[in-house]
Amino acid sequence: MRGSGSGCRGVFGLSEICLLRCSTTANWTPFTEQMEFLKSKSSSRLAEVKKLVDAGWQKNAFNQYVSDMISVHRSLPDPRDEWCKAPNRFLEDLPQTSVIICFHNEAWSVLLRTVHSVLDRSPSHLIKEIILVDDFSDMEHLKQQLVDYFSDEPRVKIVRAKKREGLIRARLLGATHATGEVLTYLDSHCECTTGWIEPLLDRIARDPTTVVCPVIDVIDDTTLEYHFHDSGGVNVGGFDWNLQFNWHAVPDHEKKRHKNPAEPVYSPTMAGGLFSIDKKFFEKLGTYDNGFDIWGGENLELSFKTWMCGGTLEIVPCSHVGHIFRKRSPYKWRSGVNVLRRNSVRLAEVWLDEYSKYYYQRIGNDKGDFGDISSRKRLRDNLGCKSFKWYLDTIYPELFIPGEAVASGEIRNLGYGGKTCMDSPARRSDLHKPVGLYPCHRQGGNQISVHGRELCLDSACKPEDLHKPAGLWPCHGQGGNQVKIVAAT
Ligand SMILES: [Mn+2]
Repeated sequence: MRGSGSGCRGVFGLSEICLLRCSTTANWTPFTEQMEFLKSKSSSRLAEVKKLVDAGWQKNAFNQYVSDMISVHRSLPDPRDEWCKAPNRFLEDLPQTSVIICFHNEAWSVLLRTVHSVLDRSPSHLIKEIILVDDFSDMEHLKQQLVDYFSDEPRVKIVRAKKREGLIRARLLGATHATGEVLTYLDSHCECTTGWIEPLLDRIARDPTTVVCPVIDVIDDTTLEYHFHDSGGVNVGGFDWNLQFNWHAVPDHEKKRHKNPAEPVYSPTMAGGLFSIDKKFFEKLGTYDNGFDIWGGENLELSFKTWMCGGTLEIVPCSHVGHIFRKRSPYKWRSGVNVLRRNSVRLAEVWLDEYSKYYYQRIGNDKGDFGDISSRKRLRDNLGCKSFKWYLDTIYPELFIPGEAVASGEIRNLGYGGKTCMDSPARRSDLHKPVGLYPCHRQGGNQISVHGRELCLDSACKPEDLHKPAGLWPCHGQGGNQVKIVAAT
């Protein structure tokens, strides 16, 4: 099995298609062209393929059929800026890392491509081991078949959870088996590019309290094409008062610190799936809140405490890792528990100080049962961490603080009897539609704030945009041509 690439399917007489189309290079025939090719064959074969394609989408929420046709050792473009390739850019003596990849029912070719991309594109002395944490998968290919496949690669270790643990506990399970000085977490549907690990380890070698994230490139969920931008397009992580992670452009105060856009940039938060951290520093920070369940909030917890407790969080533009972004989650979870809210309330209680009220307002002040947080508060005290106000003022000054708005309320047109107010639709599908005027209803609602989502009044501003309507866009916190629609407080 090893070295045979993804193993073209010979089923349904399609082997000739594999021979023609299974390229081991990045120059891969677009899926639509393949379908055209297939149409020239008999319609019953086409129907069989379509069935397989649909089944792959159903199981994974990405195009598994296409992934299975691409080599697990495929070559990728080198997305790095020239600055990254300068001699002696990174330290010679770098710490070894354990790469921890958690998965639950991941597709065979996608998981293998993740692992091979690490082995194929990292200097071997820097990879202490790759720990595959199986979060209680039931797909057959992830059992003995996976063990057999990696049987002669001693650096690949497989750890199995005894029940479904969720991402947070699975990551911690991986950490308990790790022997490297640095932990590097990856999702199980990633591909590392040339030179991805050295710039991450370099930052930690220089200062072990630095937590680093690669730039996350997009692997197309339909075609598996690899998309990337140069360092000028790098974004940093933020969050909104629903405690949802978001991305924003590198702010001016941060740009001023750099001579070259490829230098590591401070990021207020991390997306959470892909990062490297010194193992001892991770332990000192108390890893993740052990009261967190399954998924969600852990990325903000680690971000806040990294900054507040003496560390630094950076995005490293010289390091690129591709990730398949799915439009839905293919996994089942027990229903009836609002896990994300529980995690977020614990996060707010422990780390947000007086700013927690902005989150609570957004969940109707219904904190629910969030368990015991005393040990997490003690951790914060023992580490002597700084205040959330310090974090906001120093690390994330571009975040809008609802209580600091100069005014809040309805916007009323005083002409013609003063009975019309600015109003907006607020469903996700209404985004980017113009705002308009409706009779004032004095009920707040969409005439004062767009509930549950951080949307801003935004207008185009070029001369040719004159007379075009203003509309709602996700807030970018950069001022410019956006005005915030604030909640009444
Ligand atoms: Mn992912």
